[in-house]
Amino acid sequence: MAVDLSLSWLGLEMESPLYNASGVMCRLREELDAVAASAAGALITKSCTLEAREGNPEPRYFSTPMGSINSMGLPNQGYPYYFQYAAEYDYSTGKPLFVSLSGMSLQDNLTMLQALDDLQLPCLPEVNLSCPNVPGKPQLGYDFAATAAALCAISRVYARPFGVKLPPYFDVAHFTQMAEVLNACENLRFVTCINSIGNGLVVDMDSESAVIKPKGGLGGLGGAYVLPTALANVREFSRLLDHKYVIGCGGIDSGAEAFMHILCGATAVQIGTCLHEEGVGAFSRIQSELSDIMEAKGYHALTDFRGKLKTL
Ligand code: RRO
Repeated sequence: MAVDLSLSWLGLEMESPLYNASGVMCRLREELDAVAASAAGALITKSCTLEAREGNPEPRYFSTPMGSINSMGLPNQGYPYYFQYAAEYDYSTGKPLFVSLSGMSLQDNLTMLQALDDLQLPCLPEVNLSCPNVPGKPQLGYDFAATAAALCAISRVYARPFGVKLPPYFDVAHFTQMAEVLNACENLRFVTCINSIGNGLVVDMDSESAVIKPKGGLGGLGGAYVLPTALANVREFSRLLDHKYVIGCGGIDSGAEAFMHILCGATAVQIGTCLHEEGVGAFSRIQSELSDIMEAKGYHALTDFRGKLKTL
């Protein structure tokens, strides 16, 4: 029997659980179109702000054999550009479109969500609570009270289903506290775990220098560096959240890591660093590796193993 990678969630049908992580191949219309034309099962835009932004000075992205460090600083075209894309997007392709929002303030997020609500489009917002790279702006997701207030305010202006992109958490007490905050918000229907591990530092031995320019070299880590942290966050939020979906992101560069994320409870998975390095061919490669793994294990559908991680 052939392996079936399709999934159905929030009324969306996807042929494959793989799509791009916000930030990669999604700043410009042409990049989004390339993801849509690939084997990806969905697509998401770059996090947007009210006004277009150039972002931080370059170099602001660097890859190593173990992953990546970035301090892009939210370069984007401004929300009307992405909303226009969402308005013109052909939803009949069967690939859901997610729009990532990362206002510079709660009021900016509310303004954008109100505008999105007015458009009544079939896309879904993922509100980014975890950008680590805007100098002087802490990640909202590390402030539980501010996150609770933000979710409450969002629900008042946007009564439709939405999701949030969370930073990684590293303490069991923090998983529990954040899950409580998230569970209190009814129309929050999915959480994406994880954004990059904020404020890492990669050092070049030869030049004895940081490798990126902004913030003295500090930036968000992605790729293999973050896989175990991402899996722990997916697993814990899958266990702790009531009737919400968890989308896995972090360290997926083959079918094996996609399988692990789903085994830990991810409904779908996003590809960041690997997509940046390899381009959209990564989707078909990872998809066929995931199919091979499932076939070898005798699994026919994602539901055969989703969330079924064994513990000792
Ligand atoms: O643009 C960025 O610097 C950036 C963002 Br908004 C984010 O959410 N995560 C990240 O690693 N980089």
